[in-house]
Amino acid sequence: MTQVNETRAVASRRILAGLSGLLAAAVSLTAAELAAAAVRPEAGPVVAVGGSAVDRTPAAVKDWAIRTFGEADKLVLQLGILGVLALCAVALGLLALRHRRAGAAGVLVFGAVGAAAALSRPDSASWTDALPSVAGALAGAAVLHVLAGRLTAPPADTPDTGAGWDRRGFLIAASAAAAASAGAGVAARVAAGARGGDAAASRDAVGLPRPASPAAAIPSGAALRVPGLQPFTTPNKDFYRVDTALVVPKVDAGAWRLRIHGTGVRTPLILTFRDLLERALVERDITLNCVSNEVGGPYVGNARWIGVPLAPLLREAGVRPPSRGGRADQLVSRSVDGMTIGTPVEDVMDGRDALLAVGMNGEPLPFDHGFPVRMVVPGLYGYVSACKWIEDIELTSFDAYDAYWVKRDWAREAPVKTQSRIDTPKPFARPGAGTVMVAGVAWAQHRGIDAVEVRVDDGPWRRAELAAEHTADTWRQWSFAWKATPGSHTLTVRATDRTGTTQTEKRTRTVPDGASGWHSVVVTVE
Ligand SMILES: Nc1nc2c(c(=O)[nH]1)N[C@H]1C(S)=C(S)[C@@H](COP(=O)(O)O)O[C@H]1N2
Ligand SMILES: [Mo]
Repeated sequence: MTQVNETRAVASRRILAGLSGLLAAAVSLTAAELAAAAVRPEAGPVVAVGGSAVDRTPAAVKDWAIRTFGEADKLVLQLGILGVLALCAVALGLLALRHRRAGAAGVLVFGAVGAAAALSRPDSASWTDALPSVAGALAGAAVLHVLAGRLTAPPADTPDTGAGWDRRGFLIAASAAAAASAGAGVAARVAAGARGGDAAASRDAVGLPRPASPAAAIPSGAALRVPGLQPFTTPNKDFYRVDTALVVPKVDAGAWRLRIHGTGVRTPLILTFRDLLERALVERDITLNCVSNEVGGPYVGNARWIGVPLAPLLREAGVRPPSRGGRADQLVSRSVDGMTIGTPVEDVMDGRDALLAVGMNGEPLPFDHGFPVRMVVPGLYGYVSACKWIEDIELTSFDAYDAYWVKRDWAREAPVKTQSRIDTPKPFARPGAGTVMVAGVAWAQHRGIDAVEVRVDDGPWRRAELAAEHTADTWRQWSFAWKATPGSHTLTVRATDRTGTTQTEKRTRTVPDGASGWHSVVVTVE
């Protein structure tokens, strides 16, 4: 063989070695997903490692991820994990070319990492959660071992000169690996679909009863007709979604149970979904918002919820609020995916409409928003009140237990801050001179909004027109007819709640208990 040919042969064998690594990784991941579909979808290695990464993310980084990627943050994380895995797979393929055993052993190390991540997840209840990663690693190691063998073995019927390799054998083994990976991938999809099918069927079968206490009619003046203004009721498809779930839990309502127990609970309760539907349901319009919402941000929405009032249920269990001598001051709700959320017992039992919601805008809760049951408590940020896919309520104290986000630097207690937002005009809009309708929303759930003011550039604050109030638990729309003059202008808004407190100008970050500051928008009038 000539020098050039030899170099070329070495180079192409390296490429094929890298490809072997990628094929081994593909077989490994699809085999793991197939096993996960049988064991538990959340036990798959990518989801487990991703979930562990989410759990270990400091508040500041989580905040940055939400700011930068918004609701796509979880997709970005998973693509990032796959990217890192691909690089490692190529490296292991090259390693296997020189040290066949070491390459395969490397794949097993990744399997161990996946298994450890799966077992350490808060929703992991069994050692079987390690199986997907182990199965995937074994399959991947075997594939890499075989492929590396073909790359280093002499071609059939030729003496081993060290330069040749088994092209035919490699091609066959590589094709078989690719086919196996594709097959496992398809099978995993089908199995996951069948699993989700039970949950979907149970959701389709839910007939929401007529609420014993219907919501008050929304006054006609509560919804303004200004183009560009968010609607008063947020449709489910547009309702923001914020959670840590890499796989949306698909819970079968028929098998679902809610346990209520803990400090000061005289009669622990276990309730089925049917038990809840048989109670007197209430229907309420409540605005929900996320503590991670920046000033002017989108993580706020208003929906019509149907649910079981939580306070009477707690009273039946013998719970008393701290103001009446109760021993537990914190209610910890736990979801099927291991999220924990701590809510002041006092708030839940002070007469406000704290709900175990089963319906959202006239339909059973969407899976994304917590089917079959979630909590909603007016006046508190979601991370301290709105547990989705809830399955357990434990009465305890704030001294005894820190919930998920509290362990990650967020505040123990977090009532919503009074806020207002300009929906229209949009930043950098170019409206024509003359009357421009400025409009938006303001919220201070459970206190109510009393005034909204708008300022143009450094001019005086002027009262905006407030839409009719529906309830203190819902946001309030506002509008302001601005006589716009040509040039660049800054529009700023601030709200005053019913306690008489006006939004502070001081800008704070979202960590630890929600952003403060005024929303402003810069426009150029033509
Ligand atoms: N199980 C679970 N519930 C959860 C969360 C979560 O990550 N997991 N996120 C909370 C947060 S931070 C918010 S703001 C609300 C968002 O509810 P939504 O996604 O229905 O808008 O859900 C809360 N409930
Ligand atoms: Mo949130």
